[in-house]
Amino acid sequence: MELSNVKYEVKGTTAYVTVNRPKALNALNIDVIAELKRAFEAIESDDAVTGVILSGEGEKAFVAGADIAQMKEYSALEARAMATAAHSVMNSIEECTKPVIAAVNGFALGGGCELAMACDIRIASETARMGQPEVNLGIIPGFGGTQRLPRLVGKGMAKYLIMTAEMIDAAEAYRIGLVQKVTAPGELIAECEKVLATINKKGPFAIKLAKKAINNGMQADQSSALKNEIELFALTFATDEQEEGMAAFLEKRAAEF
Ligand code: DAK
Repeated sequence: MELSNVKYEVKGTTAYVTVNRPKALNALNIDVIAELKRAFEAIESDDAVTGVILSGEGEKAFVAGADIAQMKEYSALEARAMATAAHSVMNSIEECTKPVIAAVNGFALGGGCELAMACDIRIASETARMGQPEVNLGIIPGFGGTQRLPRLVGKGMAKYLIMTAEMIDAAEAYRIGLVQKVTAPGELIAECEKVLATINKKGPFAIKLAKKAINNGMQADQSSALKNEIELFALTFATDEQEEGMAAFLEKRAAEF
């Protein structure tokens, strides 16, 4: 696949998607957005890929936000078109049928923090800095931050971070639940691979349905969400995975999915 602002590599069963504009701290412009969309379409249609690690090129930044130089001149209609394209990418990441881990290797600000939040799990390097500094620029988060941040860290903390534009370090991001693990910078990708390897040992259909149940449920009232869980739970009993998983337990051996 020919991409110039995003690196796309498949090694083994993992797709590595890396935003590749290190001179601009991997800021998201329209080309990056379009290429991320193509990368996730490729992931979706490649049965050999069982998981994704999304990161930023270089040692300094995951993604330092939307490209301020590009968006400075936007009209309201252009801003709307950009936001629509970016939301479509965030949704394809969130709804990807394979697990997606954000390897937060440095600054993840504004659109960068929003990109990380669209992933299933965030693992941060000790050098990571995260935040939603949009109000410093006279705008509000526009790539999903006003919705995904409160769902991850609660309404009060989300309002605090968005209204103060405070940039937090990896330890604080971990404390508030914005990231799930923190590692030394040199161990970041290996740690993401380790988590993916753990997930890959489970029943792939069960992982897919668990993700779907959580995603569907977070958008619904609790009663509808619980009904949805019943249906997806029941569906797992129509699979070989459920038979194998339970047989393996009873036969005191490791399951082979
Ligand atoms: N956009 C464009 N260029 C950027 C950039 C960005 N977001 N962030 C950094 N760069 C560029 C710098 O301009 C600089 O370029 P040169 O001067 O070398 O050409 C280079 O990257 C290195 O940056 P610094 O020299 O500033 O590096 P420092 O270590 O001193 O500082 C920093 C690192 C991350 C603290 C600083 O670069 C910084 O504050 N960056 C901006 C962070 C930020 O405010 N990001 C934007 C958040 S707002 C929209 C929807 C959503 C959004 C926008 C529109 N629509 C609906 C249209 C989202 C908005 C955001 O993401």
